[in-house]
Amino acid sequence: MIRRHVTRTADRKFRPAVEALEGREVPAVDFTLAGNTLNLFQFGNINKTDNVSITDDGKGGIKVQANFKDGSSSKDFSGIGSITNIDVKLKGGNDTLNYNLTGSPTTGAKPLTITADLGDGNDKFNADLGNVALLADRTFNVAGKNGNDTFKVSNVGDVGSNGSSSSSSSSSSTPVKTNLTVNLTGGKDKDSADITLSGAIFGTANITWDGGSTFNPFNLKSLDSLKATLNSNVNKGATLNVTSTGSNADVKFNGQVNGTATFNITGTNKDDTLSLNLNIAANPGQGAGSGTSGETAGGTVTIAVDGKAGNDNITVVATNAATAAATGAEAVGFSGASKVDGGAGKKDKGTVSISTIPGIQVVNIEDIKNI
Ligand SMILES: [Ca+2]
Ligand SMILES: [Ca+2]
Repeated sequence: MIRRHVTRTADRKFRPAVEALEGREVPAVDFTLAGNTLNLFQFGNINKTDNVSITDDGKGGIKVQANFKDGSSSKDFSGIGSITNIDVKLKGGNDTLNYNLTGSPTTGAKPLTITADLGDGNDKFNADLGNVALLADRTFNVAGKNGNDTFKVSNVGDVGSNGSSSSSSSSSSTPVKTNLTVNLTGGKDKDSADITLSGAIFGTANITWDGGSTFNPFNLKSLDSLKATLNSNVNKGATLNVTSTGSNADVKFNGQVNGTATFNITGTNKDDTLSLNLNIAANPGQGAGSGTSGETAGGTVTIAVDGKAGNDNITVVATNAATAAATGAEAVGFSGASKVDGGAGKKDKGTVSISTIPGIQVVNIEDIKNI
């Protein structure tokens, strides 16, 4: 009796020779182009390792290195036109997806959205934004699915610019309000993310991590973790949103807040360890009357930490150097919606040092120090 496996590929026009490839144990990546979307996908249904590296020059020039089906190891899509979407599907196997931004063109900057499903297996996603100014939107929607996945987003330079084209000093130019969206989903098993921002934000930076909800059954501790190190100035009119859902979060912010910054750290219904450390720098003022004495309206910070059920260890430490209207300075205020909530667990503990934040709610934490 002959049994056939048919691999359905929804919108692909070829029929992959799955059995022949399996016999050689050679995984391969193939691509299709549809409009401005480049689809990169594992050819066939093989749980082997794929390594895909995307290089982006910032103006639509996309090059991809991969183990391509046709035997080549790199393809240059720069001449095809402006690719603004890349959809990556790598299926099973321990895959690596790299992204490198190499350019910051002052004219002709193009947006890019990468949507990646890394599939099962212990996958890695590494985005290196090259410490260049991001002058058009970048969006990363990456899902790790099953397996122990590792995410890293590093060398994020300025998100936008102050609008000056040549020199850094500018009196009345219009900022380039770029949007950076990082949306990482770990899925099942032990996942971790490490995100570093080191530039100024002129537009919007939305950082979202969902570690999933896999626990060590012996101690009910989650296996997922986020580490975010944000050495950024949030400029006037700009927005930084950091949202973490998962059991281990270590979020550090160090910089000025002239716009809006929101830190939304949510645990799980098990035992979580959540840490938020804010060091808000003195704020010299960036408004219309930049540096004008008596201009006191600065940025706004919102803290929302929720341990949910379970016995959580919560640390929230905030220092705010932008408090007094010294000459030309702008004070940074904390939203009245700010709240630290230990949740329903009976043995929560934590350190909450928020003396410079009037009115913040701290509830459901049984053993608080330094409040
Ligand atoms: Ca995979
Ligand atoms: Ca996973």
